[in-house]
Amino acid sequence: MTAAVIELLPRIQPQPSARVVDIFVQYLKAEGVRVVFGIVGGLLYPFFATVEADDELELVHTKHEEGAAFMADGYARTSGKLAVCAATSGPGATNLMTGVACAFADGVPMLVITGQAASHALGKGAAQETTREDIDIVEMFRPVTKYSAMVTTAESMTHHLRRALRLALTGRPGPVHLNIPVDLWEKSARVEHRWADPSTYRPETRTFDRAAVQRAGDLLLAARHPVILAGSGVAVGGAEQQLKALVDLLPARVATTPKAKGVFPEDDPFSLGVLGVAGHADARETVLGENVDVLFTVGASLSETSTMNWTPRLMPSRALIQLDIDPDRIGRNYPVDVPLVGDAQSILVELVYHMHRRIREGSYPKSSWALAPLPRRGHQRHDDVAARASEATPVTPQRWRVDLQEVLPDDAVVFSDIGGHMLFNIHDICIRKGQRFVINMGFGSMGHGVVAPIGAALANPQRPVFAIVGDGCFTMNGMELLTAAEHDVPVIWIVENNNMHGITWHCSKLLNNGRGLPTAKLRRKLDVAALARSMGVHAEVVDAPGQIQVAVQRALRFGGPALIEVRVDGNVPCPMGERAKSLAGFIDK
Ligand SMILES: Cc1ncc(C[n+]2csc(CCOP(=O)(O)OP(=O)(O)O)c2C)c(N)n1
Ligand SMILES: [Mg+2]
Repeated sequence: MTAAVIELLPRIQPQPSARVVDIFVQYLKAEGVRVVFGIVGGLLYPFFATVEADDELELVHTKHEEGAAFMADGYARTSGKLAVCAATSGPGATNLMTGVACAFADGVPMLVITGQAASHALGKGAAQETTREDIDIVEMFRPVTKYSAMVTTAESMTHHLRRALRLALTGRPGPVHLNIPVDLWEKSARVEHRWADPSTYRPETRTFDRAAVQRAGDLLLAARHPVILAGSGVAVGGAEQQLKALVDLLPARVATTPKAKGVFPEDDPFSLGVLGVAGHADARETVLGENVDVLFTVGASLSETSTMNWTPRLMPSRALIQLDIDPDRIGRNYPVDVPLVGDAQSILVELVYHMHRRIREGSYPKSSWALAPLPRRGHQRHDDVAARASEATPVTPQRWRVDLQEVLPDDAVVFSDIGGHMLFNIHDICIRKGQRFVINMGFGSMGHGVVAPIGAALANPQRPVFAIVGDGCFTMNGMELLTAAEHDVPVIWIVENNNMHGITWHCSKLLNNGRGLPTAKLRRKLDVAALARSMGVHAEVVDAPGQIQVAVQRALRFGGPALIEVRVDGNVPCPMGERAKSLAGFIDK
């Protein structure tokens, strides 16, 4: 950051009488935090009371701490800003864990605050004490955070906090955890700790290897069939426009990973759709085909779900260029010719700049894609054409998604949860320019898609937020609809009700000669709409083709939390070919 910009940043000056908790909150506000998600409990009471009393902060009191972590995740994932979740010691803290692991797996910046017994009582067996001597909460959080520490003195609080914030927001973002004995909050803070300007404790430097970028640019210019595999790092780096500029310059063809669905608009002429689980034939045939000479992966970790179980056919004939902010992702699963370490936006800017310079010097892109037939676009690229046009009642999972497309707003944020509905979401919905698709693919926790949208809607009040989830996911975390109703958060849930864990049912049939696992079917039919109404959420049921459009329009007009239960034909198998094969492979081993 230049000196001139630093001059313009206001230095935050706390009051002389500040307590540790006041300073702490001041740091959060300087980082742009406006909402804290959590459940109040005794051993974190001073923090919650201070947040609640602060006019600039909103305390969203969830129904389960996992919901607090999921909401914080949804908030950060869709805004790029730090999100905060907090829970008391013991069970409050352990309840956060799955949500924090989701954020860690997908690189989402989050500050996790947990309570602790008073410092003078540590080791004596206080109620809900979770120290090194007993149930060690700091150690439990270590593998799912970038930093996990107990603050042991009031003096060291800001040191730990600055370190945590620096790590959460630098490099590959991620969650950080501070565990704080309850007596520290009320102590008075020493003057030298009272500075809270983010520019003074964490770098915004964006570095990359210029020579490597130039090599990558030259290889892309010389490629006859350049293909880009775009991962979720494109969205994290805010590099969607730069990606489009590169594609148009070459031109290149672009597939996305399932998690990054839509980071390159799926209705763009150069889009191949999704490569990997529930993906599209154009992406498979092109990316894994013989022709590709240069493959450029951007913010894609090349995991099982995006590589058809790490098929060797992914390797291009000439060069693999891999861009990732995390050096540990580079060359993990495929040998890389040009590694590019850094954030997607700054590297793509430099790459396009370099290529323009080469073009000015007389070079020109050798891509021959413009002469080849275009990939099938948007609605034509699907494998399941008959089910998409089906007039049957109950409606097929594909048909209601076709109907939904007609009314899905241009700026919609669409969350998916984990299950068969996720596979249909990936395969059968076309995410257009301006829309956004979000899924916790890294950890794959059910319930995230039900709850994280509440955080996303709080972070993006101007955008319509949809959650397309299964009945199984809904039963796991659906009580958070109460939280949405209390805060009037206008998420629109579309719950696909097949009265089963559909993915388990259909997958077990494939693995077991056509016999499904009986447990996967619910013993009692679930009335999702009635449950939603009982929580103060507007709800409707649809079960036939052509019905969902009106229901969605009504929910959009209504403007508060709303739910549409779609009762579907559960006999339609989800597009799970690759996943089933990989499960079968793992079981054989
Ligand atoms: C917390 C958690 N538990 C278990 C699983 C394994 N799992 C993945 S999908 C699924 C069932 C999902 O059911 P539902 O939401 O009804 O979706 P459907 O497959 O019917 O569309 C299960 C049990 C998981 N991913 N996360
Ligand atoms: Mg289901």
